[in-house]
Amino acid sequence: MENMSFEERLAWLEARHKELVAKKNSPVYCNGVYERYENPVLTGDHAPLFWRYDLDKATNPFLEERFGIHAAFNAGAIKWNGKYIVCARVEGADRKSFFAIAESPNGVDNFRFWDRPITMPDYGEPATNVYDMRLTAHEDGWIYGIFCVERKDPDAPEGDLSSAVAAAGIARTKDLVYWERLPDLVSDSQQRNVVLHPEFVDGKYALYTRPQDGFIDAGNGGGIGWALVDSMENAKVTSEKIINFRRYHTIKETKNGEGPAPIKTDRGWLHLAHGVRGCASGLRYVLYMYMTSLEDPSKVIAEPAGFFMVPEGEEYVGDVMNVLFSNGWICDEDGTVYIYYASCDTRLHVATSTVDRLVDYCMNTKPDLLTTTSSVRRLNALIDKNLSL
Ligand code: M1P
Repeated sequence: MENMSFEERLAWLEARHKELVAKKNSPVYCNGVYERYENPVLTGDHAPLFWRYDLDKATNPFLEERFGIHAAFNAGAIKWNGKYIVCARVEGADRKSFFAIAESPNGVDNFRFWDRPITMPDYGEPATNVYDMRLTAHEDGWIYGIFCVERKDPDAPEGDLSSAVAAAGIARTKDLVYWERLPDLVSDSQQRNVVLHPEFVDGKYALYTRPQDGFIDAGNGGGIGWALVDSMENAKVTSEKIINFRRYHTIKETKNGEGPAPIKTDRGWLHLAHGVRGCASGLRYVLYMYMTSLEDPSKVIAEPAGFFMVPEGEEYVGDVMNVLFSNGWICDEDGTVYIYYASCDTRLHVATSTVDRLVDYCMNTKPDLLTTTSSVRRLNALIDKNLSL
């Protein structure tokens, strides 16, 4: 390989990239609730060669990679002009992440990045990093993207190079190409995992929030919050209530956060979220679901015990081990739901389900009763029922 000419190496790279992007994806496992798929749908290697290489032989005779694209994960998602669109967090070798759109004709494979990443305008002091965009097609006619904006903590003592401040950046678009940046969300606490509800509530914009004491720790932030704001052009959290709580000895003991914007169903709003707990190997991020009422989307009406999805097999391994995270899903007209989830801050996968199956899962899987005795009692009741059939 090292003896290849520039032209031979370019042809080899192109063939490899084409094969990766065109790879078919098939379901490999179904637990009744969802299907998992064989291959990730997006990785750093999906990035076009013309992002990564200077393709001019005169300036790059060895055809060396000049702009390393390391990973593609945590993607917002939307169906747009008949295409399945994900807005991925793409991370370069320089650790900076940015947003880039990839589209697929069928939602499960053949995701191709658009030619250019999103050029997101800055607001105020330029962010050091941006990530995890949630896309919401709001009934006001705009598509909003809310994402984490990270800046170095200006109050960090000298020598502290890691303290940072997280805020919610807000932008809107009509075409996913040109983005109008709006002021960052004003809030008394740091915020990450902020998501816009797709409908007005009491004539206001409704936000799922995640107040946190520090950049990493939720601290006194009790869980997923809910705040109504008058305008997205100057969004300010004036009052915030926690609607989905962290709890001792659950999958969301340490922190939790809303995933994508919820899906409206006849039975209520379907929510996907992540829960985090500490363990000897660090933080463990899993996905869970809950539902809220149609009349009051801030009122939880169902929440199955435990996790909905956890890392499996190779999904355990990556830059940040033991992490599943989702900030995008697409609900098709026929009720099929494409759940885009990332593993270990490294790559993006898809799982498929239906609205009916997800509602059934939420409504008919019992909630966490918070003690081992009640879990065993419940298990015995199920065994009794099955053995008497
Ligand atoms: O590394 C795991 C995740 O950590 C953060 O999520 P949270 O704010 O809930 O802790 C985010 O940085 C997310 O991007 C990342 O996947």
